[in-house]
Amino acid sequence: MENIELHKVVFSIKELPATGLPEIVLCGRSNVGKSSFINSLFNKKNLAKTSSTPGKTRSINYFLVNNAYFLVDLPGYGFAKASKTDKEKWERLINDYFKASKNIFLAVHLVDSRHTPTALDVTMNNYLASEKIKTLVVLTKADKLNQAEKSKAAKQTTAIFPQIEINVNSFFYSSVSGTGHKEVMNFFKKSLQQH
Ligand SMILES: Nc1nc2c(ncn2[C@@H]2O[C@H](COP(=O)(O)OP(=O)(O)OP(=O)(O)O)[C@@H](O)[C@H]2O)c(=O)[nH]1
Ligand SMILES: [Mg+2]
Repeated sequence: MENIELHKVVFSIKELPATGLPEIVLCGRSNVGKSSFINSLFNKKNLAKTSSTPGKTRSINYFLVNNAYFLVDLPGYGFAKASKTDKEKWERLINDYFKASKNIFLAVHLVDSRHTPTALDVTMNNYLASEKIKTLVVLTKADKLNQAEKSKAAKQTTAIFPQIEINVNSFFYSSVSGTGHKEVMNFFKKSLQQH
């Protein structure tokens, strides 16, 4: 049985915990389903706060899993309605996080399966690749797509992120139906072992 608990909420780089434990970081556009992903993966209703309004998560949230690793929920990027100051603050926090964290063994990049990846998605993915961070691409909200739409999404995403292979290092996921849960959990376990 997986055990998960909120360990720390961080609003400024000075508060980043010196954990010593390996970290899985979740990144993606605001409203893509990062917080829902955590809750559904670990069968918790309200562990990570979710909202239909983008920009819900504004802090870096550290969740401790099985006392073995951290799952780090980042604030989402590309929230159109955020003020310039807020955007800059978030951007700085995320940049500082990546610079400061020496223990990332996996990045989960969440992309909305219903839309073509945005320019910021591409920037994020390129950044992870340039930093040589092992990356799992999760195509969220898969319950909203039928089979034909899924194939189209798979083609589109692999064209934009050439390093991904569906069902190898990229999975469709739904926090509603359970699609992809088992695959993602197995990927986490394997990555932790290989770390
Ligand atoms: N149908 C469906 N809706 C989802 C799924 N995952 C998330 N949502 C909905 O999408 C909205 C945003 O979800 P969040 O988990 O709060 O998104 P987030 O990426 O954490 O957003 P920020 O904290 O703003 O960066 C909520 O209304 C969720 O209910 C999914 O798999 N299927
Ligand atoms: Mg969130």
